[in-house]
This record gives sequence, structure tokens and C-alpha cells, in this order.
Amino acid sequence: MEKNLHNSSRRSLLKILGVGAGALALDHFFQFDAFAHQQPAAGRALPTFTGPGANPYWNSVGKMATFPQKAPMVMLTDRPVQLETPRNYFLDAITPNDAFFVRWHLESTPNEIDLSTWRLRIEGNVNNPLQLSFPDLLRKFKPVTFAAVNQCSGNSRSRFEPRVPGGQWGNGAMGCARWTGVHFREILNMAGIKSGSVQVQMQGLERGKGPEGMPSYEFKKSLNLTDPVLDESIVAYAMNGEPLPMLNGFPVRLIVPGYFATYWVKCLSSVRLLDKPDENFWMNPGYRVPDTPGGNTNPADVKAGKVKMIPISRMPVRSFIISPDGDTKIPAGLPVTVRGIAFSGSGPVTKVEFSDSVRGRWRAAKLGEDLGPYAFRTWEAQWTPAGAGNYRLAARATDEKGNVQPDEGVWNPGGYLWNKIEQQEVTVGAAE
Ligand SMILES: Nc1nc2c(c(=O)[nH]1)N[C@H]1C(S)=C(S)[C@@H](COP(=O)(O)O)O[C@H]1N2
Ligand SMILES: [Mo]
Repeated sequence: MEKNLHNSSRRSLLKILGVGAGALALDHFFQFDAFAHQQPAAGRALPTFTGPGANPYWNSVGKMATFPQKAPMVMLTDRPVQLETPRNYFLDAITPNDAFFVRWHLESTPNEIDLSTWRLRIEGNVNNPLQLSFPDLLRKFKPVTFAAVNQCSGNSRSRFEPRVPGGQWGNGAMGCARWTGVHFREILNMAGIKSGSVQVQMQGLERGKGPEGMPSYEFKKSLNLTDPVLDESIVAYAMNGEPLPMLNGFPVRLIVPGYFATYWVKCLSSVRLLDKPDENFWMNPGYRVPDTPGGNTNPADVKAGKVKMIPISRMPVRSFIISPDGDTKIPAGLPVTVRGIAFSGSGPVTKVEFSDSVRGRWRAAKLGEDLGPYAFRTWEAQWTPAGAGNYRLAARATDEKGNVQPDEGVWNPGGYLWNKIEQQEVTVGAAE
């Protein structure tokens, strides 16, 4: 799954990044009206299938907006910036940088970074605290590259019934890129972890509103030092062979393959070894899921205080139909190629099945190129609608561990872990 970045592209990265080109002005773009609070019909979840017509609800309900280094994207909020990737980009397994979704929690996100003074600090319970410069990261460690899906814990939250608070994402709070960087473990080893350390904490550069010391003033996430995912995690300085867009965490972010994006700390600036578990807001109560099968519970049990909550970790298996998207009528009797993607946080997708009706039989779809166990896997299925009418197309993925997408939606108070089988309604017309 790993391969060295070619020396030439490393050199050009050094060149691009070494001369202070990291100073990217984000503050000179026009402001948007406050649609920050726009939500679909109060109290009603969006449908769990996407239908034909101009507003098929695959994405969230928002206006298109163009931010620096970004193509037009569906905007949820502008402060902090939250942008969803439009559906059509998922026809490919790799999501382009300029269309990769954006999610920040705090308002004051960095607009520019001066790489000549920027340092990555490794501190806390270590023998040898480090301050690594950007060239240090490129020169002192062996680069590795792999593709992995970054998905927000709250992707598809707008489907939750009953509705839960939080960004009402459609399905576009996810993306897959080829990440290049250095093994997190190598950096930790260089600093020398002192005995008695239990977790490693990652902190981003941005700050929140209000006084220092407020629970959410800084964005900090931690992983257990015993978690095997640390051996696969990298500090990435390139995304699809280019510097990370500022909004996606320039100059470096953590990549935690298989885990939800909340741990993929952007604009990573401090790595801190802790001798006790991190209880900061973003670890507790933030980003917790019920300690139940599939993270499923119900409002009554939560209210009764019966539900034990644990930190979110791996992404469940999912698949999506990307085309047809329901917008155009399909002629009866002619073959259509149904296309989509699938992925899982627990190793490779082994099977995608396709069906053309809710009670219909599942049949195997053809899997596309394998870009590694944590990447999107494209799939396609040939389908010839027999006659005119409305059809509900569905896709269902299975991963190597035998996990398969459920028929019913999950419910938990954070609006996390949605992976119900997706349906796409299409209209088939008589061929004229
Ligand atoms: N510094 C920092 N890193 C962060 C966050 C943040 O608010 N600040 N949000 C996390 C969450 S919850 C998500 S979904 C992803 C979004 O990554 P993206 O904006 O590159 O798509 O970043 C993660 N890393
Ligand atoms: Mo997220």
C-alpha cells in the first residue's frame, strides 16, 4: 500500500513549499449572507432515499459557494467554513483537492502560514522535545504515500430520525485522496516516549471564540498509544501530490486510515504525549458513540442515562450510487451502467451488490481498481429496466471482516456512523 514519492516530485514540493508560498490569503474573498442556520424543514429528517428531480437531496440543502483554492461546493456554514463535495465528483475514486469537503469547528482558522517560522512541536511526556521544520519533515524521514478516505463522523446526519443537532450533512462530507507524509511513529520515536505515557494528543493551529481556557478554545484530539492505528498513521504534507489546500489543513495534517476524520487533525502544530487520558471537550463529551452494536441506541435510553458512551473510532462499511442520479428519465429496454463507490474503515471492501427494487434480488456488481484497503473502491453494474415506471435502485457493500450495510438506519445523539443501504429512485419512461 505504500510507495515512495518520486524524488522529482519531492524536490518540486520542497521548491514550492520552501519559499514561503504557503502564505495563501483567504481573507480577500467576498462574504456570504448568513445561511449558516438554514436547515431543511424543522424537525423532519431528509428522506433516506434520493429521488428524481431538481433537488434530489443526495447532498445537503445549501447554496453553492466558491472559497479560495476551491471549486464551487455546497456550503453549510461560512464561519466556520463547512463545504460539502457535490455528488458528481464521486464518480472517481480520488477526490480532487479543490472539491474535497471542508469542515472546521472553530471560527478563527488560519489564513496563511509562514513556513520559514512554522514548526511541528513534539512535547509533553517525552525524553527529547522536538521542533521540526517543514524541510525537516521532508528530508529527515522516509516519505510514504497511500490513498485513504477522510469521512466526517456526521456525514449523512440529515437522515437521522428523530433529527439530531449538528451540521445537517448530506452524503458529501467525505473524500478520498492520496496522502504523502511521514510515519507518525517515527516522529514519536525520535522524541522518545517516556514510560507512563498513555495517549498522544494532536492540536491544530486555529483558535475558537472567547477566552483561552474555554472548553472548545483549541481543537485537540487524542489516540491511545496502544492503538495499532498509530502504526499506520502519517503526518501528511501532500494531498494528491500537491500541497494541502489551506482549508484542508496546510501545511500538515494527521492521516488516521480507517478512522473517522475527527482524528485527522489539520494544521497540526503540537503533538503532546499525555500521562493520563485526554478529557478535553473534543474527546469528552465530544465525538462519543454508544458502546452498543453498531453504535445504535434510542432517545429514551439516552434520556434515562442508560447509555455508556465511548470515543468514536473506525468507519462502518458504506456504498453509494453516484450515477444515475435520478435527474433524467431513463429509456426502458436499454442498458444503463450504474456506477458508484464503496469503502470501509475495517479493511477492504470485498463485495458490492446491486438491486433494482426494494424487495428485489441482490446481484454482484463489478469492482473497479483497487487503490488500497482504505480508499474508495469504484463499482459498476449493468442494468436494463424492463418497462416504464419508478424504480428504487440500491447498493450494498460488504468488507473483509464480513461487515455488511444494514437495512435500518442507526440512531445516536451525535448523529454519527450512518451507513444504511442507500437507495436512488429513478424514473424509466417508455422508449419513444
Ligand atoms: N485543526 C482541525 N483539524 C480538524 C478539524 C478541526 O476543526 N480543526 N475537524 C476534524 C473533522 S471533525 C473533520 S470532518 C475533518 C475535515 O477535514 P477536511 O476539512 O480536510 O475535509 O477535519 C478534522 N480535523
Ligand atoms: Mo467531522
